Amino acid sequence: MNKPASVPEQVDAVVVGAGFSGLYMLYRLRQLGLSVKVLDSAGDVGGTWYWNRYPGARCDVPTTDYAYTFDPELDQEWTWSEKYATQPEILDYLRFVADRYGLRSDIEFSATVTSARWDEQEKRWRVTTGRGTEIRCRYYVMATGCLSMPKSPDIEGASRFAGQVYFTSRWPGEGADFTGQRVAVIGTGSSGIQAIPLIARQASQLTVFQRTANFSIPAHNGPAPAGTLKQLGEDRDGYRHAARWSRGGIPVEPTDVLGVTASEAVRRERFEAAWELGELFGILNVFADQAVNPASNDIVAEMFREKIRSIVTDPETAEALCPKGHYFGTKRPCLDTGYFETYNLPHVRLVDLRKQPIISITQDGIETADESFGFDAIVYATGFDAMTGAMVAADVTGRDGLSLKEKWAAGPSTYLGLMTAGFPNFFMLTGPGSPSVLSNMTVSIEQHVDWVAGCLKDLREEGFETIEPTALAESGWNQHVQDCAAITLYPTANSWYMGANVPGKPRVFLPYIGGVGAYRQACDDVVGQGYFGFRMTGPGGDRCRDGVIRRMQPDVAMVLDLVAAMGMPATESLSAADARALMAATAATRPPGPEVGEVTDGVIPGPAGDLPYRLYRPAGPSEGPRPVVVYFHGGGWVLGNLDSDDPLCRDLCERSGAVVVSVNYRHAPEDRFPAAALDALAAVQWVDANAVELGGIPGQLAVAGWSAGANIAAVACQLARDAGGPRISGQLLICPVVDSDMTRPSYAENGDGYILTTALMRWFWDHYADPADRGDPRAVPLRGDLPGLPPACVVTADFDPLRDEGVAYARALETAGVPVRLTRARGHTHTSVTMVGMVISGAPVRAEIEEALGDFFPSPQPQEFVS
Ligand code: NA7
Repeated sequence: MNKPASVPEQVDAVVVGAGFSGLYMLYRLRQLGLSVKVLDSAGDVGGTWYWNRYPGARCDVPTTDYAYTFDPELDQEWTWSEKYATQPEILDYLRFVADRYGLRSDIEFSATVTSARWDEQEKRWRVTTGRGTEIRCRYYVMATGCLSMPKSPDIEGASRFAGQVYFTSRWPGEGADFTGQRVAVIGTGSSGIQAIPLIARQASQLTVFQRTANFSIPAHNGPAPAGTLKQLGEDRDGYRHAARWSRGGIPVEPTDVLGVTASEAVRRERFEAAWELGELFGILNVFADQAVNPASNDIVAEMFREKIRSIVTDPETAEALCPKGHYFGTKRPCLDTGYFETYNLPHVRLVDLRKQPIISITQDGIETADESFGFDAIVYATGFDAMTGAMVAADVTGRDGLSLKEKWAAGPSTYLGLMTAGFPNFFMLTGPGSPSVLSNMTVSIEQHVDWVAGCLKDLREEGFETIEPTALAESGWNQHVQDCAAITLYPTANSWYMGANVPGKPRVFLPYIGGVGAYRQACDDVVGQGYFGFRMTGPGGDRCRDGVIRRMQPDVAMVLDLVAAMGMPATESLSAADARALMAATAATRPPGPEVGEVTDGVIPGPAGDLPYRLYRPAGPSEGPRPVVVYFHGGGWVLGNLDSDDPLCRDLCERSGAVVVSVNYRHAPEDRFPAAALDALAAVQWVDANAVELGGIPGQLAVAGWSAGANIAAVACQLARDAGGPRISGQLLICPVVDSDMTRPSYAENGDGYILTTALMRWFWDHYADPADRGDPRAVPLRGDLPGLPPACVVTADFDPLRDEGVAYARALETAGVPVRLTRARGHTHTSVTMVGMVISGAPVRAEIEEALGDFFPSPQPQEFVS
């Protein structure tokens, strides 16, 4: 007789995982009055702290910070016994929390989710477990953790070994006794580095197989830090609030000391202090620029290596333990207790797999390229399929049969790391694209859980049944996540942040590196703007405000914040003299720009007197002549001089290999229209006539300029064409002024708040040209005749009031038959592309400019072979 089909259980929400995030999610969903089922394949609560029971397993964030804060009573009730609590203590804490709030009654243990499918008809998820049961739910939440799916030991012969095998990530509950054994540990990440000193205490022989040497600092564990306890005692709420809005989820004041400019004494003092403190967020904050500037990072890395050499007595082992080949911080640094000292013990040996790779695991041990080792036990500390592994493995299928695995084949795609398009009502806690592993996890977990709970409450109150992100919002967020990573050194490493530890996994930077506070603000903004970028549906209709929540490059946004914090007066409220003084003072604090071969100053005879110029000759093996670029600085025809665009000229010179001649022209209001334009023409003519003396190749002459400088460069091209010469090979126009019409949409969108404002543009025009002259092509080249002009590269910036006129000029040139390259500086302002050394995200735009300049000039003819 057939068994009657069991009726699927129905709940409002299924949560997968009973670790930190799953427990708190359950608590919050219950508060909303929702029915919840939590499923976990483990035998108890704890998540990562249930499984990772290897000797030495501890938190690498001080546990006073690594705890729930949602309930002030709970926060006060629990006292950590150490600065970095052990795994058993953290597991006890989570058990205590589960009991305190009676959470276990809604948790099913030893229940593995085998699939979850969206039922479009029912508008519900069908979740199946390994026991064959099905649960239907409106909301499906994966609280599966970022480091929960162990990476398979991708080593030949792993199944052959006849001795004992351990995985740090799946340590037996009863523990392991290595007394008198010959033990191998493979892997020197956080888990290996924590376990090795303790395994060494028991084993008769310990051999560590290291593929990549890691940066590790002594944890200096002990009682909970007195400073933190004091702050918590005095103002617990204030401390927790500061953590929530900090960069990493711990209230650490980011330093403004730059590694590259600090004195040797300051460098050492800061490094030693961080080493003594023994905290990851301390050692990651030695210098403000260590995550972005290779030179600064090298300073920290070298001080690390000095430490290792001073601890480890055998020089060859010390050298093998010195991390090389990746920047400090780009792979997660470790905290240890006696790790490097362990290698001074006579029965401990390091095998450097870079020198002798593992050929295979054998029945008796491990065979490398050079040696055969016999072992009684092998411990794999080989890490995880981080951030996406557990989610993809759970076989999630959204609308139209699309699986998460298929959707993420080229890398994860999420909106805010919380949801993904095509998977309605499916939430991820600390998913890829959120700060997660780069932050204090508990702060990020609480923020995500609170966001999801708030969202479900809002859906209910507004009568919506489903929510999911739009494709546009999601791709915009993915772009922002990658933009934030791209300005750092992180993507250069073969790290699990990049998915590089798992063979075949796409290489994508997985977490959001923009900071916990900035991220929280983005999530809040999304809600504040009516769930911007989400589509909500319900019986009463749909709602969707589509768009991209963060379009600006992260370092550009930082510069704008800095400028706002300086509280400078609006330029247009000043006299020309005061505005010039202010600009000069600001310019004095910038990074100097790259070194070039030679810089010389001179003068050009202009139509009304000498015009100063500065010539930049590139460094390089060839002393021979180069193409020449005549450059005109920006500043609205009023401000600027040879110093103002000096870093940009150096950058152009160094990148393009051309001689750059930066010319100072007459300024308004002293010399109004058309003085600047006439000076520009005169300068181009003179440089052309004197190309050989200037080290240039005759006939290879381009003009370039930024802003008003681009205006007079464009005008000079028109005037030179009309005057029958000189022949100009190309015009590079960076954010040019080409028209005086301020009604284009880019003025409305960007006319306020991005340094160059509508009011400032008016001030510039008023200083430069009478209204009657503002239609003259020598002031507004867009209104001139365009056929026959030199090839152009026009750069426009998204947040520039002049954006649309730049685009209009490029289109008009194209229509007139002029070859044009339109380069969009995505996420930039009028000024940011030129901020060499300050705005790192401008570098790819300047690389495109370099390419354009290269196209202006014919490539050198190949030398004829002379026998
Ligand atoms: P990690 O940090 O990924 O470390 C894994 C280690 O295992 C690392 O040294 C790897 O070398 C090494 N490994 C991985 N596969 C192999 C193979 N096939 N052969 C040799 N060596 C290998 O994982 P952990 O568990 O230590 O730490 C994870 C996080 O948990 C940690 O950062 C904390 O946030 C908590 P590689 O560097 O890939 O060359």
